[in-house]
This record gives sequence, C-alpha cells and structure tokens, in this order.
Amino acid sequence: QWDPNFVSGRAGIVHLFEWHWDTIADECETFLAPNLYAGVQVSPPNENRIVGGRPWWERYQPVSYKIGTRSGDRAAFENMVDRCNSVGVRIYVDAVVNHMCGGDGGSSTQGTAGSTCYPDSEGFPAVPYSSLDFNDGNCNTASGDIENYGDAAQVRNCKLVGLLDLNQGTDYVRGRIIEFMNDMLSLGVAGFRVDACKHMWPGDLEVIFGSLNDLSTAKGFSGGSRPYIYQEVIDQGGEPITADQYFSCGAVTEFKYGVNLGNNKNSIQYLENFGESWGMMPGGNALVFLNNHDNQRGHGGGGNIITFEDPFNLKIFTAYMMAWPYGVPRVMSSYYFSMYICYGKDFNCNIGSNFNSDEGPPSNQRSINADGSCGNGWVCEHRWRQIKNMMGFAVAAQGQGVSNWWSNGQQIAFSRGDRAFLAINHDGYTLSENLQTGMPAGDYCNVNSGEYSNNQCTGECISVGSDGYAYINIGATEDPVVAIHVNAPC
Ligand code: ARE
Ligand code: CA
Repeated sequence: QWDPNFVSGRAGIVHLFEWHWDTIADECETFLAPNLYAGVQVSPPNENRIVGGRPWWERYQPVSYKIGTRSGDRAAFENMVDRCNSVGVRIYVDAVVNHMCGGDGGSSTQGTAGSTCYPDSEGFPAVPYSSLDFNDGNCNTASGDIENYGDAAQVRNCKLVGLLDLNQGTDYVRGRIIEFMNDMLSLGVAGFRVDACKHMWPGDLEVIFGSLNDLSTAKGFSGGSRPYIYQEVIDQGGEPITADQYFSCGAVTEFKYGVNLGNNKNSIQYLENFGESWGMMPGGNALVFLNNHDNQRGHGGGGNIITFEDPFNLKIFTAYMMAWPYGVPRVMSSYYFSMYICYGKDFNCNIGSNFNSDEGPPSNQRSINADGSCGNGWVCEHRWRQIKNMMGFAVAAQGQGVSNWWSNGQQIAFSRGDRAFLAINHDGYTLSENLQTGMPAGDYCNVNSGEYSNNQCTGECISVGSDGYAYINIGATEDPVVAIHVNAPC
C-alpha cells in the first residue's frame, strides 16, 4: 500500500485531470511510455451527479459505482487500463468514497451513467445505499455540515460542503466500497488516490484498504502486489487531524511540499535538507506535488503555490522535485480556465451559482501541435520539455543519494551519486563556476535546454572532466537549469 508498483525504469505520476479514457490510452502509447512516465492519476471513473453548467467538481459527487462519466464508459476505461499497462504505464484511480452527491441535489437527480438518485431522502438505488448508510445521526453540528476543522469528530462525521456523508463504520458501507475498489483492481489499476481521507476514520480505512485484493495477476501484476494507496489529507498544521494518523493505511499527500517550495522559491539555497527536517512526513509515506486540481484554482489547501500560471518557476521546481529524492512525485496536467478575481486573488473560486467560475474541461480532447505541445485549451504541463525530460533524469538517479551540494545565493547544484547532476540559477546574474558533478568523465546532454533522442542532443553538451568537474555557465535566462545524467551522453 506504500509501493506505487512502477515498472522499473520509470518515474513520476501525471494527473491527467478530466481527460477522456481514449485520449489517456493514446497518451500512454505515444508519449508517456516513450518519455518514461510511470503512471497516470485519472479523474473519478464512477457515475457522478450531472450538475448544471457541468463544473469540474461534479466528478466529486458520486451517484453510483458504475463506470460511466464524461471521461468514458466501462469498456473505454478497461481498454485504457490495458493499453497503458501494456506499455508499462500504471493507472491510479481517484476514489471518492467519503460521500455521495450533495444534499442540494433535490428530491431526485440524474447521474452520468443513467441512474437516478434521491438526495433529499438519501436514496442511491444504483448502489444501493439508503438513509441508514449515512452519518447524520453521528454528526453533532447544527447545520449537519463541518463547521469547525478544530473538532476531529465533526470533520469525519459531518458533511463536507453539504456532501451526503457515508458511515464507513458499518460492514455494509465498507462492503460496497471494497466491492467498488476491487472492481477497479480487477480491471488492472495499480492503486488509488483516495479523496477526502481527512473526513474518514483511519480505523475504518485500515479495514477497507486491508480488505482489498492484490493487484490482478490476470492483468500481468506479480502475485502478492498490494494496491498503492495515497490518501488525500490536507495537513498544513494547526488542526487535530494530522497526516501521520493515516500512515498505517497507506501513503499520504504531502501538502506542505508545494507550499514550502512556493514560500522558498526565492531562497533555494535552503533546500539542501528539504524533507523531514522541514516538518514534512517521512519520505516513504509521501506523495508530493507542486500544485493540484484544487489549489491551482483556490479550492482546498492553498497557500503560496507554483502552477502553470508561473511557467518559469514551474519548470525550475519540477526539475528540483524530480531530481530530489523525497516522496513519490506527481505532475499536474491542467486545462486553461478563465480567471476570476475573488477573495482578492486571481483564482477561480466557487461563487454561489456562478458555475463559470468552476469551469469544466474544454469540450474537445487535446490536440497535439507540431512542437508537441497541446491545443484545444489543454495546458499539458507534462509535455513541456523541461518537465518531461526530468523523468529520464529521475530514472537515471534512482537509488542514488544526494552529494556535492553547492550553493551561492540563489544558485544551487547537486549530484545524485555518480549518475546525474542538476544545477539551477534562480538569481539575477550569471552562474559561472567549475562544479563537481560526481559523474564519470564524458560529454552529457543538458536535457533541460534540449531534447535527447536517438543518441542526438539538440541542447548544449556539458563536458565532465576526469576529476568529475564541469564548467557550468547559466545565464539569468528563460531556462536556468542544467540537468545531465548518464543515460543521455552527447
Ligand atoms: C460543490 C460546491 C459546493 C456544494 C457542494 C455540494 O462547490 O458549494 O455545497 O458541491 O453540492 C470538490 C470541490 C467542491 C465541490 C465538491 C463536490 O472543491 O467545491 O463542492 O468537489 O462537487 C477540504 C477537504 C478536502 C477537499 C477540499 C476541497 O478536506 O478533502 O476541501 N478536497 C477533495 C477534492 C476536491 C473535492 C472534494 C474533496 C470533495 O480534491 O476536489 O471537492 O469530494 C482547509 C482544511 C482542508 C479543507 C480546506 C478547504 O485547508 O485544512 O481540509 O479541504 O480548508 O475547505
Ligand atoms: Ca465522513
């Protein structure tokens, strides 16, 4: 439950937020596998409530555990998992099991796979769940909603923004959740991002996750492999519910990671000991990321984070994330959305019934431009050269520790054993220095400045001498990173 089950020679999970299953399958074959991506986090595959205006967040309002959403039906889902697995790319399902749809769904409402549910009376016949399966009686707030994150019991037993809260304490509810997750496993998924774990009791999750089947041997996994579980728990301090309460159930999202990097983007010299000594969880439990689908638009968590709106820093800090040995890294792949100023921030936020501010995905699938970037409104950060080439760097660096740390103001460099070397100039003046790379003598392609394929480098070549030193010169340019590794010699 802590091992992502990557195929060897792969690194990094990309969240293909709101992508269609067919498009993900194509992306696995034509892009993710060749560029050594290890896995994809997909949007929730189970039936959700159809919300007017079709905001992205309707995907977080389950109606049933049938596979059928705007990302595609069950056949398309299974086909995607098979095609991705067969090129060595794992699929992780976003599992929404804390709740069903919002109580504001009215007396009856339709789901994306043709089911009807009855929010007012808590009837979900397509599961089936009835009012007996919800937490109402266990919630102690006047509104029935979570009112105070300082009270752990209400955070877990009351409704998160009005979403009908399942009682995972009963065998019946546990059974339906286990059935759903096992169904996903039977289709060949390698694990789960579990939504809203802060809002469920760790003891219940331990039982549920512990009851899941092993990964499917029929789908090619080796016997006894456990599903990778990474639990969404937003722990930025100051609340009674903490990430460590969930360590026994699986890995946990480390929300401090992106905020710490955002807060220190102009003081990168301090990143020498980035990790546990910064008050973050043990690396073996952590799923790390610079931003996610919530905090890039002002939902959930927040803080000073780096997103595609700041491409300069997103490229630099993704390079750092992929090069630094802490946690399982996840890259966010977004679509463009209209920006609204709300609560004083240039962020999309939820303004009452103004669904445009919660804009769903573009109506067309991503197209691919001649330069490999995406069109039709999709950002595709994971295709940016400075980001995707870092998967190969991370693969080369696997199993190696950090050495040869060097810093000079906002300029840093470090090696990963004798396999890889990264240098970043985040200062306003040129970095010009002979630095110890730790690498064997030879010429290596700076995969940040260019592409490496068929033994050809279109970027600059960095010469490492027999003493391991290389002359590193980085202007205060657009791409102020040198990333070299042994698998990309010039
Ligand atoms: C929508 C509407 C609501 C409406 C509701 C019911 O926006 O107005 O009442 O539907 O109809 C997403 C959206 C929500 C959306 C929901 C359901 O963000 O706006 O509600 O889908 O459609 C907390 C949780 C954390 C959660 C964040 C968003 O702890 O688990 O809030 N994140 C996950 C997902 C979200 C998703 C849900 C959970 C629900 O990633 O995409 O919501 O499935 C402090 C606390 C945090 C807290 C945060 C924000 O930082 O420490 O714990 O996060 O505040 O409140
Ligand atoms: Ca709950």
